[in-house]
Amino acid sequence: MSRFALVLVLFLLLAVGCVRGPQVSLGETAEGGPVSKIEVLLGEYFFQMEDRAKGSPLVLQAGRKYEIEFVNMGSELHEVLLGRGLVRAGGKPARYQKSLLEGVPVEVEGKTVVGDKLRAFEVEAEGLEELELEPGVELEIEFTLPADRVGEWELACLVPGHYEAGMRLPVVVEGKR
Ligand SMILES: [Cu+2]
Repeated sequence: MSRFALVLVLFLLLAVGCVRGPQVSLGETAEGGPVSKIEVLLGEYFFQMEDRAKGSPLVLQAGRKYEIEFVNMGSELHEVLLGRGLVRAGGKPARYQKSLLEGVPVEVEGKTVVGDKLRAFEVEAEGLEELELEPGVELEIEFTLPADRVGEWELACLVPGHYEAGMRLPVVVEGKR
């Protein structure tokens, strides 16, 4: 009888182990992999990677997870567009032919201070094309670029006059090393 009880306990432990096993490994998989954080400042009229000289290109690697935080430290509304093949309308930059994040799952997190309160939100989207940031707003996007995005792109603000004034930055996507 006592031997039967011991076998039963062992069986229960094994059963619990089997149930827990995959859950733990799933959790590790979901959190696994290093995340590269980049901060990009926006102002009149520039994009600048934190701790880098103005005009330094934004270099990303395909297959790597990124968290890019855009901070509007200026006094005007600014946009964030990532793409290539600038399309002009009436001689003025209007949009990109192809968006860098087309078909890519993107997590967007935003925060802003209203009065003395911090407001935050989170959105999950696919194929993000454009972000708009009021002064003082911080937006973070999280994504992993597929291998077919390797090449040269551009980060820009297409609020009338801003692109021409210098609100653009080269973006280089490299293959996985
Ligand atoms: Cu702008």
